[in-house]
Amino acid sequence: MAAEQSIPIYTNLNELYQNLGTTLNHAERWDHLAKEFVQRFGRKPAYIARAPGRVNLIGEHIDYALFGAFPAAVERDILIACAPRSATISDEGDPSPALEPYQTSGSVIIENLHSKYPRQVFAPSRRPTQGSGQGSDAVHAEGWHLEINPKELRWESYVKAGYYGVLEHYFPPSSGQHPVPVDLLVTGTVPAGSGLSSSAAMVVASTLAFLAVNDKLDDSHPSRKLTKGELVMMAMENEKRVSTAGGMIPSVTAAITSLTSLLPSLDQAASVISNPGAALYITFFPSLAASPTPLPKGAVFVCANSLVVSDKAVTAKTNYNLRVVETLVGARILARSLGVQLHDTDTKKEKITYREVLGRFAGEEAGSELTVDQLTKALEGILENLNGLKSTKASEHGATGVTIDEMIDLSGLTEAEFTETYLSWIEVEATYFQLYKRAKHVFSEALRVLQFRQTCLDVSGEVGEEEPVEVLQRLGELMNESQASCTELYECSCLEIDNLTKLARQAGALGSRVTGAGWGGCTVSLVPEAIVDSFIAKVKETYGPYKDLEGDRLGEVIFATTPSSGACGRFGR
Ligand code: NG1
Ligand code: MG
Repeated sequence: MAAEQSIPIYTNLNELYQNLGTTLNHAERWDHLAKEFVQRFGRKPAYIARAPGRVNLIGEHIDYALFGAFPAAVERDILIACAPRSATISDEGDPSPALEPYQTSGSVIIENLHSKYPRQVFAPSRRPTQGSGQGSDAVHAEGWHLEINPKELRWESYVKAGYYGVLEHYFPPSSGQHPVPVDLLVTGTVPAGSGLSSSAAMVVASTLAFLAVNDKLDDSHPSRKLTKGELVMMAMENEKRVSTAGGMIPSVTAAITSLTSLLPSLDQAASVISNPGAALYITFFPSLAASPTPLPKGAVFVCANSLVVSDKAVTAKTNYNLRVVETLVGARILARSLGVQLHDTDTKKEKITYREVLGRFAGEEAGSELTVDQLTKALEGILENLNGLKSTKASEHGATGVTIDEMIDLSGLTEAEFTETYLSWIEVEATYFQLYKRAKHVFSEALRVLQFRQTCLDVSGEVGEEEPVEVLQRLGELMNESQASCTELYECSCLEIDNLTKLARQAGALGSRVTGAGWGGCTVSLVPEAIVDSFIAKVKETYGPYKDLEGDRLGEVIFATTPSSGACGRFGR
């Protein structure tokens, strides 16, 4: 299992660069970072951690329905160089005010090669935490405290988030151990806010850096080995502390935790587990699993940013969060109409997902992997029942939308139960809820992911041969179908994304679609290797917002990527 392998740690640089196996000039970047570290902090870095961004190739908005997605790590990554700072390590006593917090236990000085991210200094403090022991307000344990304000996006928050988990897991008050003071230097090529999950890359890299610098990471010591799966879980937990959508991610996660505590781990898993040349088929049900799946040779994925910013914190009510509610409520109603058993006869609080409805409907064995054939067969019985998600008063207000009252009726819950289960933890705003369209998207997209993966698997045995163009065409078609579904059924695209994907096809892409949450952000296009440069040149000419961009500025918004390796690091000498 890929998740059980340990995080690669390199001491041999050639081996490291070979394993990264990408076209970016990594050697130069790693070297430059190490030299800058010496310049700024007066000693060599002890360790450099690397974590890549990721792009979702297909499988949009189905992770919270617990269907699998198909992301790949990109070459663009975050590097963090670090070294312990020698200082008196003590959080007792009273450190000289002039030195504080530099010498406080676990204090952090962090700089970024990019001048727009200013130097930061912070130190964790021991704070009493509220316990649930005897008496609900009893303070029974001490925890760590680092100031992170999820409403305010600050670059160092991601670093703090990574640190938090390391403190909690490795330095519980009972251990009597103290984290070392540390200097960090960050550099990154994952454009922020462009749908490539720079956030997950930052959190994964900083988690690794804090582990390494505190001597908690060593491949040759069984107790200090860290598996990829363990890092995913830690990074995931860490990233929740810095939710960019003002609490959206924890809410989504909380909604699903009754079923699995593993969402949304897509980003972190892709950043950690990926292999060069392969995408990662990530499934969340019945538990997190990730299988690297080789992609056909000659397939290059080009990411292009629409330059439309969708601020999740502002729009979640009518976009992301609303889709989560439409999807979960739809699943409950579908379960009822299919006669699928809910497990909440007493509480009425189960948020069953479409994936579970399908599994229970098909009488699936626990833990079985879904194949194209199984899903196709199960869908025969399901799709014909989707009409139950449509309005019973269709003529009054469009064919598919249902009002909140209709939705409550169809769910079989009382208004209070419904509100408690579906609306109390998340803010949404809508007059008509499009349960039917969303369900059609979810099931068809789930099938496309499996077909995409199967197409890749079917050709992956034939080494050395050029991939027949039909294979790439088939993958492209699935991506185009996904885009159509995102536009028409899930309504998570926007005019600019629709336009950019159309221009991409005209410029020679075999397939093009929105990637990530949508309503703006990035597209991903499948482009045959031979025409990548002319493809980029044509899109630059035709997509209005790119007209005046040249050089690095253009390279930030449209660039080719081949699937890269996941997180790793190297100890300095
Ligand atoms: P992006 O926009 O890439 O962060 C979001 C969710 C994913 C998934 C996609 C839609 C977060 C952190 N990620 O991705 O889990 O639901 O939208 O497929 O919210
Ligand atoms: Mg993110």
